[in-house]
Amino acid sequence: MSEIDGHYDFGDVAVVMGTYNEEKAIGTVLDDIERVTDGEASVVCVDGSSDRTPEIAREKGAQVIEQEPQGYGVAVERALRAADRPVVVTTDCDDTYPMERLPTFLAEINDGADVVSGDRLSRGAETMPRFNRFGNHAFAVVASLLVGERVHDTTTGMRAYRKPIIDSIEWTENTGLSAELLIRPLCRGYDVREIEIDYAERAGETKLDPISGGAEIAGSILRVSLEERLA
Ligand SMILES: Nc1nc2c(ncn2[C@@H]2O[C@H](COP(=O)(O)OP(=O)(O)O)[C@@H](O)[C@H]2O)c(=O)[nH]1
Ligand SMILES: [Mg+2]
Repeated sequence: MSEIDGHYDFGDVAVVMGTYNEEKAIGTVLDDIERVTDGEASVVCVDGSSDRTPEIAREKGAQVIEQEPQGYGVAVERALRAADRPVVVTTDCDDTYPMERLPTFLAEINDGADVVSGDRLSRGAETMPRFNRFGNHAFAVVASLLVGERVHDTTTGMRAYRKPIIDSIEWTENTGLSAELLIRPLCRGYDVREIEIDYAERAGETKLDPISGGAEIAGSILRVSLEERLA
């Protein structure tokens, strides 16, 4: 690990994720992280699986924290808190996010960004179910209006954060945690940047119901934006 003049390398990076019955994807995701970061990044999985996901994760050297499945945000917040490095990257464990872009996320942090958000929608995200794509565009438009700054993808699972920002903010959302992790730092004046990323076909089944999950996310965006504006 080395930090010279705020210059982080992959030894300063933890990649964290919630994992819930992702045995079809986890091997590939962890192998990609290992290859791209030369084995330097640490990995934290908060796992609620009943399949072989946690065994595979441990075999591949990840730290695994077991937890009853309680939703996306409960798992990801736990994983963010457990990260032991100054730069934390979130991802889904479904092989949809491009781990080969980790160097770009880190480069933006080294350039001074506090939060780097992987924007899937600007490149089309053709592999995303149509209903989700429409909903995610709508969430981004609504959030942009509420926050007063144009953002393109509020629900992406792939972002890099400076760890002190994660530690200094109180997080309240579950399914809407991804939106909250973008909106609160934006409203507090942090350097939040979006970079365009590709989004691949999911390996295995989605864990999020588009209707109830979408309603929860919409509620989170409204609540969190209003809280931040009134604070
Ligand atoms: N530990 C844990 N992980 C979860 C839970 N719900 C979702 N996840 C994980 O969170 C990530 C996002 O879920 P995903 O199904 O990909 O949502 P989608 O991208 O909206 O389809 C995946 O890695 C899931 O395995 C949960 O209740 N517990
Ligand atoms: Mg996913």
